Amino acid sequence: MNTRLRGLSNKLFIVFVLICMVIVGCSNNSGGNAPKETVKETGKEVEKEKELEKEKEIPYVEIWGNNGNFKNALEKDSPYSKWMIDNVGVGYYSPLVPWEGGTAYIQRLNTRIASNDLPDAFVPWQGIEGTLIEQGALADLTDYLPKYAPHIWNAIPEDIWNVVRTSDPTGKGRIYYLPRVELYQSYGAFIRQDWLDRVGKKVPTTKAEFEDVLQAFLDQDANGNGDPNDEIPISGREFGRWMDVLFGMYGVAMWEGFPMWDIYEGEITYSGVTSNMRDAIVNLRDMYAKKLLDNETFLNSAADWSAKMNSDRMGAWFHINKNTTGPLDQLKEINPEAHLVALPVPKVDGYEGFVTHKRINRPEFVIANKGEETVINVLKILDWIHDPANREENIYGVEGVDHEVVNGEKVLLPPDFEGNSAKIVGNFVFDLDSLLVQLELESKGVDAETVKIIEQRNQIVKDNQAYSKSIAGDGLTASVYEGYADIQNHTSYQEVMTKIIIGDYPIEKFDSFVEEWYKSGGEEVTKRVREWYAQASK
Ligand SMILES: [Ca+2]
Repeated sequence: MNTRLRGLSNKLFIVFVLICMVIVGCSNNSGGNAPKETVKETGKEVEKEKELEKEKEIPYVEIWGNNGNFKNALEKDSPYSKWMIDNVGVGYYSPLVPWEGGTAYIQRLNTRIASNDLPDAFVPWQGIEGTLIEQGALADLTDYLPKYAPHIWNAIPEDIWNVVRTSDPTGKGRIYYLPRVELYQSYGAFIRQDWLDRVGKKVPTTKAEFEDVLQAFLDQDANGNGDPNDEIPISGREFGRWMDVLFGMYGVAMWEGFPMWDIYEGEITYSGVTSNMRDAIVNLRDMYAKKLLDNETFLNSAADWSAKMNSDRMGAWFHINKNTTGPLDQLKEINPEAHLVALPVPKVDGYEGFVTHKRINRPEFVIANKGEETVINVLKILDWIHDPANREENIYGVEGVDHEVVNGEKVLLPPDFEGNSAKIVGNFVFDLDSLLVQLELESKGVDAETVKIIEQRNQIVKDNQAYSKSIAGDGLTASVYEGYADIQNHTSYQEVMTKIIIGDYPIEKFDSFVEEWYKSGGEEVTKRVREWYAQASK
């Protein structure tokens, strides 16, 4: 890509030199017109100077987000920044901030917030936008969106904007964040079909079948490497994250391991304190004791967890369905037969199981309140990405970085985590139809093995839709937690849930936790959430 741009600027430079030569030539050959030509030449020079001046004045914005597995910062002269300069005249940069499930990221972000030096735009995490809006630290985007981000403005349904407006603490309904909108279910559970084949079982649909399959994974050489003891039936992460299906089967509204607000006994309630949660925990304690649930679950970092999945040791897991190409790509190196399919939410008698769907997945970007120019420059970049006319260019990205051209066709390259940086900005408004178009495009021109992986992933995305349920707490404003950080961070829930499952606490501890939770702010927060819900569901 560097070569392409360099080639382009070289060409421009040559064109410029040629123009100069022609002008110089003219003035030399046409004595009588000399003064006129000099004026012309000066005019050109002034223009060129202006051009150079402009180049020097390219605005840059600092944008923070999830770097994924990339090992490089995004510098001002990085390919992606230059790409945006070419397209919208604004460059951007981003330091290498580790994500680590959001924990490392929020620490670094808080350091910048504490020194009153906010990045121009950033992914807010764990409701941090609530306090920042109150403090006036974030820009009011309401009037800028229709003009400077029309594609984002129009792609997001009005009722979703209305929920976003409820995060204005003054009650005036101003818009302070750009929501990540998923009009389809982007989460789901998956199971290894090749493991099922090896142990002679079918995709389980009930709790009993599910346990039977997990037991077979545990007992047998399900991955077929000759060792019957290296299989982990299902696993999650520290704080009980990313095992939502194991809660969802009991009707618990759970999002990436954080209990959500949904209707229980007729009223919007924190799922972490419901009897559904209690029953889910009892079952998980049982699964843990039988080792059907990885006994390292509450020690697994994001990296540990991925490593188990990618090394052909995990039989089932819960994650983002469109990203299943990641582990499949790694697995094919170890086990060419690796085949992943959607896992239904196992049916438990007496419960309506589901996978939590939030159309407003979370606030995706906020813009610091640094003035109009910052807002407009950030929106220019984000809106370009959401213009349907640029869809294909967005998918293929930058030549030499994201794709190469083979026989005149663009072919996507595998991500180079060591050599490149993350893109940081990308599409954040998704619906199933346009997603499927995007997924189709991704399989154009790639090798047969990759096509197989992409097809598995596409089928999983489609099959996961059946288990989705929208929750009442979709888009809940973070300000309901004002003054109750422990409740917002799920701290006491995480502790009691973990200790009961690993057997350190008896289940009765859950009941005292619920009592304590209500007493230490839960009552007030619940009251606020119910007021919010009355307003948001109008
Ligand atoms: Ca094995």
